[in-house]
Amino acid sequence: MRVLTGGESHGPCLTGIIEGLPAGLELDSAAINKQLERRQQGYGRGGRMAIEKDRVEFLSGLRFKRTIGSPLTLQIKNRDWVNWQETMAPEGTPPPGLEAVTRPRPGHADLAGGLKYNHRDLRHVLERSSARETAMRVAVGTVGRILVERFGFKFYSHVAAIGAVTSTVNPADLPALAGQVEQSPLRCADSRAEKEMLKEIDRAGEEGDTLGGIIELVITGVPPGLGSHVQWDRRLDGRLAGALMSIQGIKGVEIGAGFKAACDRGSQVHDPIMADNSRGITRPTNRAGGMEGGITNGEALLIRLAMKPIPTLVKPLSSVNLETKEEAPGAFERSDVCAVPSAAVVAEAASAWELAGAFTEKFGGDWIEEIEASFQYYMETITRRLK
Ligand code: EPS
Repeated sequence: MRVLTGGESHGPCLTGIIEGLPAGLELDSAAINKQLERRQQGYGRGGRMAIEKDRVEFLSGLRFKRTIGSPLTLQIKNRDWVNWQETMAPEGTPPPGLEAVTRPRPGHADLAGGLKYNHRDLRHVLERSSARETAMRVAVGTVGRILVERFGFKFYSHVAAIGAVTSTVNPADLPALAGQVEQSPLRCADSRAEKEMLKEIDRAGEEGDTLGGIIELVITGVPPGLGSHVQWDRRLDGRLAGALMSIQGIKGVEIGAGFKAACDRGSQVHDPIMADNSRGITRPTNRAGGMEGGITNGEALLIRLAMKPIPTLVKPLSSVNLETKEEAPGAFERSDVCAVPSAAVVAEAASAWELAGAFTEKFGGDWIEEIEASFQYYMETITRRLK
C-alpha cells in the first residue's frame, strides 16, 4: 500500500490518497472522525483547535461503505481557510500589505526549508511543515487500523512524561487503563502526575514557553512474522521507527528496552523462550518489545517516543531577519504550549499504517476475504508448531 498527503495548514483542505487497499473493506467516516476528534483533544493546545472540527470526506475508492480496490481519496477541510483565503490564495496575486515571514523560528523547518527551496517568504515552508498535516495522517492511519483491527490488533497509547514530570503507569497495564487514559486531558492515567503536568503546562504557558514529553505505545494482537530479517528495508523495527520519527516534533524512538538495553548484559536483556505444557511456547518477559530480527515475534509491541517542545515560542529565541541580516526574535504564529497527547494519537495512527502495510505484504490479496483465508492458514500452521 502507498499513500501521499497534500495540503497547507491554512489552505483549503488536507488530502490523502491511498493506493493498494484491498476491495471489500468496510469503512465509514464515523470511525475516522472519532480518531480525528481524539487528535484534537489535550490540554495545552492553542486557538486553532477551537476553530477546527476535523471531519473526513471520501472522494473516491468507496462505494456503499466498502472499498472497491481503486485509490481511496480522503479530504479534511480546514475551517480556518475562510480567514486565509487571500493570504494563501492558490491563484491571483498577493493582497496589498501582505507581510512575508522572514525571521525563521529556531527548531522549526523555516530556515532549512527556506534555503532548500529558495523561498523568501518562509510561510511557503511553515504552512506544510506544520503539524496540521498530522490530521490527514490520522485519517490515513485509521484506514490501516480498521484493516488490522479486523484481525485482532489493538492500539493503546499514553503520555508517560510532560517535560520533567513523569507518570508511574507501567505500559503493560495500558490495556486495563485505556478507559482512564481516554478520560484524562493529558492521556495520563496517573492522577498525581497528571495534576503536576497540568500545572507545568500552565507555568510554561504563562512564561511564553512550550513543553515536550514522552509517549508510550502498546500494540497487542500482532501475529508473529510481520517484517523480515532478509533485507534491510523489510525490517519492521526500522520501518516503524522511520514512520514514527517522521511525526512532527518526534526526536527519538525506542523499541522495548531501547537505550537501556545498551547498559545491561545480554543475560539481563534477552527474553528466554520457555515451554509450557498447556500454553505451548511462551516468553516470561518482553524486553524486546515484540520485535526480534526486524520481525514481530507475537508479543505486544512496546514503543517509546520522545517529543521535543514545540518551536513556536510566545517569547521567541534569537533569530535573524533574512532580508536585513540583522538579529531579531524568531517569528511568532499562534501555536500550542504542549501537543504531546495529540502526538500520541498520531503515533497510534502512524504505527497502524505501517503495520497494515506489513500485514498486507505478508497476507497479500486483492480482496479482504482472500487476505482472511491466507491469515487463517498461516495462524493454524504456526499454532500447530508452537503447541
Ligand atoms: C495544528 C495546527 C496548527 C498548530 C499546530 C498543529 O494550527 P495554527 O498554526 O493555525 O495555530 O496548532 O502546529 C504546530 C504546533 C506547528 O509547530 O506547526 C494541528 O492541526 O494539529
